[in-house]
Amino acid sequence: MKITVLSGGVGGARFLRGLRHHLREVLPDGSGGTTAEVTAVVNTGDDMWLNSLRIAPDLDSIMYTLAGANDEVRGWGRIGETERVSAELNAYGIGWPWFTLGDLDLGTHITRTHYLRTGVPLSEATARITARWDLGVTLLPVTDDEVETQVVTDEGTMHFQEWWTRHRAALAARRFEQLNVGAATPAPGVLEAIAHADVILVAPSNPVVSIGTILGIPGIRASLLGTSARIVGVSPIIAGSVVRGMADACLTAIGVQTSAEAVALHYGARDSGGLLDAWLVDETDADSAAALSASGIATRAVPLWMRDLDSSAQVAADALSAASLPQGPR
Ligand code: FO1
Repeated sequence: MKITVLSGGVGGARFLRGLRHHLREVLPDGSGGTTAEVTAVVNTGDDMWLNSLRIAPDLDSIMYTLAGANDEVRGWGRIGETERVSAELNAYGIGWPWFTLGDLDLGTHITRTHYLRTGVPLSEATARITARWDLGVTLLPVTDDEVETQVVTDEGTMHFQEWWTRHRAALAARRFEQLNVGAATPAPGVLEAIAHADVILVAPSNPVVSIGTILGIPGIRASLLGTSARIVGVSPIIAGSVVRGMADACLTAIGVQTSAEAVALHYGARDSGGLLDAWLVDETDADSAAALSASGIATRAVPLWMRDLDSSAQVAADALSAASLPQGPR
């Protein structure tokens, strides 16, 4: 069984960990793994050059989480991290004092930068870096091209990471732009992962700057419309609030209400040219299921809080079973 997951960072990482756990239980390979093949197509719009190092937050959040090396409390970076080098960088006055590069994390950035500087594309660099850990999931950047997210605000245009970590998304975003997106192409393996999937899952990631960036890469939307796989999304909004992060600030910027229903309608029903065949909302949003199903997005209300591995695995199980929901009215 081939499963392809469109994913951003923290929410997507937890979802992928739950999916892997569920598949190891229902499709065991006899040695603790799963016979299912899971490929994550990962957002790279958060990526940036800092101190001449290439930072790839969403790829790293997923890698560290699946490796069991992530800082569960902080939500990003490595567990047991130290910041001695970061203090030195600050003392020398380089970099961003509001964006901490931990000592262990720097190991990843230096390795990635080494590969990139020697002509290795991001997708191959990611394959080499993730090979160190037994992730059980293939991570693919959505593109090898640099498509950094810029945020246009009344105080000026800045990299997404400055808006997100320095300003905590408090500056009203007028719009988001992806640098060079028109010239970008899907990374090797991405279109195949979409075309050959049995099921495609849209993780509960930021619908604008994570899933939106993935969808904005030329060729991706067409391949999603054309695949025979059913496409099931998981709402990142529960009872009108973001689960974590600041997706509400992003949704407001594009004129979308912060609700499970509004996000589904924003993604659109695949049979009317949108993304989704099916959608999971939390039980507190069950009242939106009928209208969404009538619009062609077969919707099911289930518990969506991913508090631990078992609840994350149950969300993944519900997403997979939603793939076999009867198609909404054509
Ligand atoms: N987030 C913060 O709020 N503060 C930081 O100092 C910070 C550093 C950082 C370093 C590497 C990395 O991969 C992620 C980091 N993040 C930090 C999180 C990052 O902003 C998020 O993971 C996503 O890019 C936003 O979804």
